Amino acid sequence: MKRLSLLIACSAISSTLISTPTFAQDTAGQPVETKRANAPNQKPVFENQTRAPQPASIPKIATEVIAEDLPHLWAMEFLPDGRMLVTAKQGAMHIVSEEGDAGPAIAGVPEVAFGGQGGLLDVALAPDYATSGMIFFSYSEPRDDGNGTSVASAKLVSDDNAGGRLENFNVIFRQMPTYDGNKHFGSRLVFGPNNELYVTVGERSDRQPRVQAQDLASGLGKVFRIDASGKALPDNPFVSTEGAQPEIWSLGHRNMQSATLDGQGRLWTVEHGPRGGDELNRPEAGKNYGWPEVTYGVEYSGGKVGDGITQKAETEQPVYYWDPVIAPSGMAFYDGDAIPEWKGAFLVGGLVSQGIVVLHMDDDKVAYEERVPLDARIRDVKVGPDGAVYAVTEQRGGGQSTIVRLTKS
Ligand SMILES: [Ca+2]
Repeated sequence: MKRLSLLIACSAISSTLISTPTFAQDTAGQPVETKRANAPNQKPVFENQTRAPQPASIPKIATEVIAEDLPHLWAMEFLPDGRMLVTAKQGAMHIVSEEGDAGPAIAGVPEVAFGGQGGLLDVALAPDYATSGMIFFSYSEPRDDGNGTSVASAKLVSDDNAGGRLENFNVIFRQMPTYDGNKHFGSRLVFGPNNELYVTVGERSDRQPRVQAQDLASGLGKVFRIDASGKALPDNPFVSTEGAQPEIWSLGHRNMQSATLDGQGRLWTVEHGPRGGDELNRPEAGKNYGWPEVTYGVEYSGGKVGDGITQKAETEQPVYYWDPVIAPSGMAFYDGDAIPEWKGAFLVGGLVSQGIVVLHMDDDKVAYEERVPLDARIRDVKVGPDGAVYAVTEQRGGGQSTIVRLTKS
């Protein structure tokens, strides 16, 4: 790939090659997070549920900006030919070449409710994309009485000029009810090993709608599991429950903007929690992840959330939580060979933590937490066909994005 030599205007990443500091050996075993907790009296249920130690061996990582001056991106996905399909939050898709050049806007992208946290959100390739050309994407859909997260499918037909168009556009799923707001739309789209499509959303944030995360008749604050036409899978947990939305897979979630499969094809998510309550979960069929009744962290105001309960028998404990928060964005499972220290780890983009959080797993628990500071808000993370890690940056308020490649130096 072309190495860009220009300094990046308007970007927090100010040089093309940055070696992130290697932590001294004496920090191994200590948590990377040293800031004061927002809820210092809340205690984890098990060891390493928060502030896990840093690993003894931390790879030295080099970063390289491979694309810049891009519109404000939300998600990226590698196409089989090595190019990148990206979504721009304002409501556009582009194909970015391996050299980092963005093609013209792809025609046929629907109007989105752009504003606040709303816009064009995630994109995923169909499992049979190589033959079908089908893509799936999520967005904040403008509706008569407000807006809501919707999932659409379309065939991506690219042209010779690196642009293209969407054909056979079809809205396959709508999160209901509609709500008139601009926060907590989620979302991520992840295909499971049997072509099932997981859709993560949010609970629309405000106090009135957010309690619906506990309501099976509502689609707010849920993980959904659907087929490519948007229908509930017949073995979903609530298909026989009176009044429940049959597409629901799990409940009690806040705002999930991070999701990926692990090496065994299981879904993992990271959700934006309240202040001091971001959490990693492995959502299982029919389980309740607590929000807003059981959670770590406090309200933005500093007051307790609900009754301030962090554990309850009927709700699942997070696998891991962060206080203070990282503000998770995209997430990937690292199964490449280029950075062997990260094999089997989750890589989670951080908006507030301005880098990548590396979670080293052991028996479905976090054994070590490592951070790769990138000095920019990270909006998405993907592993490339070369085994390198690709991070999408953003600037708050609609600035430009870059794509940064991380390799072992
Ligand atoms: Ca929870």
